[in-house]
Amino acid sequence: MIQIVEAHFVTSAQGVKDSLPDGVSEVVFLGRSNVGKSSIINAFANKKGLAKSSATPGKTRLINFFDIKFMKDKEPFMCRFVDLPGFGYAKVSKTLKNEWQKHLTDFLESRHSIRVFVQLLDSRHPHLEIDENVNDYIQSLLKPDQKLIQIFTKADKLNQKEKSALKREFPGAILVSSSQKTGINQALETLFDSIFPARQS
Ligand SMILES: Nc1nc2c(ncn2[C@@H]2O[C@H](COP(=O)(O)OP(=O)(O)OP(=O)(O)O)[C@@H](O)[C@H]2O)c(=O)[nH]1
Ligand SMILES: [Mg+2]
Repeated sequence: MIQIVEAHFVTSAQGVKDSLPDGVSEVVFLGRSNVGKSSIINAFANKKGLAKSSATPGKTRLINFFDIKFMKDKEPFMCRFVDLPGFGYAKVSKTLKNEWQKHLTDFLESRHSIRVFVQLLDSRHPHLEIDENVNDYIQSLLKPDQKLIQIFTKADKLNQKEKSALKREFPGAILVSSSQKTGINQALETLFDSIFPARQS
């Protein structure tokens, strides 16, 4: 079994320049504002309030780094989770929005430590143009040693029929509810195998 046994906030940054030096493998969580990025980090770590979440979109405004310790078969594995501000948050001035997006894209493009991009999609709205654009964008910058994983959030908002339809449309889709804690273990296993590919069982 895979578990996160330790999770600590390290620091926040505005962009590449004031980020921690490149080092351990990093997992970045990206997606639209309010999709559940901070919540899934808390669910993975089983630590409420580790990453600040809020019902008001635009909660996460900085790049937040967390040191994460996994345990698998009594062996420790270290990595870093990175909680990002959301894409497409409308309620800020245009200048601030452009500046944010620039900081974000600079970070995503030049951060060497990123091993896994976790793109979160709202399971109720799997076809939004902005998500498709973000997906194309990440695909275009993926290096051979990087992976992209998609996870559908807020699965508790779907009924059984809607869940089946989503799974039919996206075979192998990972559906997660951070609030109900469903799908979290499966998602964590997939994530672990992507961060540490040599360790795949
Ligand atoms: N029902 C339900 N609500 C969720 C789930 N995950 C997150 N939420 C709620 O969605 C809202 C946004 O969650 P956050 O984790 O703050 O979203 P975020 O993507 O980090 O948002 P920004 O930081 O603004 O980009 C909060 O009210 C959460 O409680 C889930 O699995 N199910
Ligand atoms: Mg957030």
